[in-house]
Amino acid sequence: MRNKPGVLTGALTGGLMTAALIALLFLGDGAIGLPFVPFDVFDWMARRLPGGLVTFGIDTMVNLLIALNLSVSQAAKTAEQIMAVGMLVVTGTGSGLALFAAARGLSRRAGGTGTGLLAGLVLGLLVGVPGLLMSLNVNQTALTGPVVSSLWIAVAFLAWGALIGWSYDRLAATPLEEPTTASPAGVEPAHVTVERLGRREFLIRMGVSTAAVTVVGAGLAAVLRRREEEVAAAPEADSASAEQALRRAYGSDPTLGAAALLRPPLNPDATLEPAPGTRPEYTPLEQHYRIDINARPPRVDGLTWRLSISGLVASPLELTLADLIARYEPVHRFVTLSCISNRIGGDLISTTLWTGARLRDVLADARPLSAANFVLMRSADGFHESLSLDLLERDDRIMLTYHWDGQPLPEEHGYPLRIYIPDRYGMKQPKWITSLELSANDRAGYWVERGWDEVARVNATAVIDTVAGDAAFERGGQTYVPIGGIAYAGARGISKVEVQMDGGEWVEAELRRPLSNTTWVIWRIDWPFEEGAHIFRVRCYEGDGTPQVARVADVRPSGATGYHEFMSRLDG
Ligand SMILES: Nc1nc2c(c(=O)[nH]1)N[C@H]1C(S)=C(S)[C@@H](COP(=O)(O)O)O[C@H]1N2
Ligand SMILES: [Mo]
Repeated sequence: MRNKPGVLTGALTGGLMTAALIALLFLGDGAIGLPFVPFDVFDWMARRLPGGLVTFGIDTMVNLLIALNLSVSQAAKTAEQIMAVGMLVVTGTGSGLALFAAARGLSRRAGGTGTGLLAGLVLGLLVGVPGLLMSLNVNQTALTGPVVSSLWIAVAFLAWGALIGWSYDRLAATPLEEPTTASPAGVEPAHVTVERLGRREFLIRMGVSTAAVTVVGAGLAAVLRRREEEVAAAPEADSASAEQALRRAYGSDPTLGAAALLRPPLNPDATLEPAPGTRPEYTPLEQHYRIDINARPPRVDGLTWRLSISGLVASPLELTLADLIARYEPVHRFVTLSCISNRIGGDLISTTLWTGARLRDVLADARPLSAANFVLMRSADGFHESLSLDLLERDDRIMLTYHWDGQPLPEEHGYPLRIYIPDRYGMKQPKWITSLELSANDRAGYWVERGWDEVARVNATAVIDTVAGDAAFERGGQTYVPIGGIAYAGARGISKVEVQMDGGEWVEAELRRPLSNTTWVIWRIDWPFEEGAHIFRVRCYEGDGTPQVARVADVRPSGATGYHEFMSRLDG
């Protein structure tokens, strides 16, 4: 007579309840900084799954973004966040399906016996407990303590499971048809008829309620979050007050040097005009690429933050941000940073002005013991890397960086402190640094443990940004098309760039004087116009004449190599 609710209804129920759950978690996060479990689970997986698998996942995502014609550097984090939420939706939908299947099997007697509710509580535990543990393990963004956070997650997931289970019971106890159409006995009292909605009616009401919770919760959270961003502008506020305090105390202003360097024109001695369409020589701060293992940057309070320097040192140190800014001579340097995952011609490479204290100066105050060989660097997000004291000995440009673009580091770029190591890919240069430990022995870095190159020295690369057919011009009866782009070889400089069309001769391009010897170099060549579709290629030579590696290599494990190609159709 009464069919038990089917598994597809279970999937629907699970999906709807999960949407509402996500909205509530989002609201808790936006309102009082409770943990947002989907991001934590994603971050946990990014850390714990095998490196090869994670790389495969990132590769697939990047391929998809490129296929969709989206900027990888701008869209990757959003894509990750969507995946994180999507994972919970899929889990929730599957959970609903599984619960209905299980409850159908379990309930001997037909009707609302509470089997569903019980199964729902079990489901809440099965999904909630791992979520809770992962969140406790990796969360760096919650403002609430572990007890409150745990209670919140436990209650949210138990309620979620219970509601799915309760829905099963309700559906199981409900006639398939609307009660008004056929009540076999015809004697059911009116109030029961009202309570016992038809299945369809129940599902509609559930859909409407969950949709309402989802929309209102998510909307409210979004509003709260925007307001928080506007009011706080947190890192700047923290750091600005730290700097004010310190300026009062020491009368120094480390941003002054940066302000002078950033006064336009930025690169006054450069004479070569970039070809129209070449990327900006200096990356606008908000367009600097961002890569890290966090769905959201870890929250670090700049006023209570300390850099701890310990291990094999005679004088362990605990430095405040103000100490770092005031006690050590500030150094300013234009730097191009590239991710080892940047593909040939990719956009995971950017340039800005870095300001900080020489690591050598800071370490000197801790007085490293002679047994020390390495600096083990640890970060607020669990990321870690190491730096050999040999390298530090050879390169005094290695810098504990607290400013970018003359301002405190943006949250997502490592506030309050990151390191600069010339000639290395980003993976060797931790953001959100919390401690430096001097050690006799090395420890493999976060990405090194996951199969990436131990040294991660930047490969020389050259990129064509533009073949500017629109900007073609005439000189001496010949039409020329400006072609331009960048070349970069870490801290080794660029001595020559060459361009080739359709496999012909390599022709030398002109180089623009770079912002510094640790940034990319903008090049340009005015190419004699030839109508038709062409393939242009570019290659560069390092400062000492070493040619760029021509062999095509994928990004993993040591960074991409090979020449960049650019297809262009030129019309008369
Ligand atoms: N703490 C921490 N530091 C980190 C990372 C990270 O995930 N966590 N990612 C590294 C990688 S792989 C790169 S490419 C650079 C990127 O720096 P950016 O996001 O400021 O451009 O940060 C590096 N430092
Ligand atoms: Mo990276």
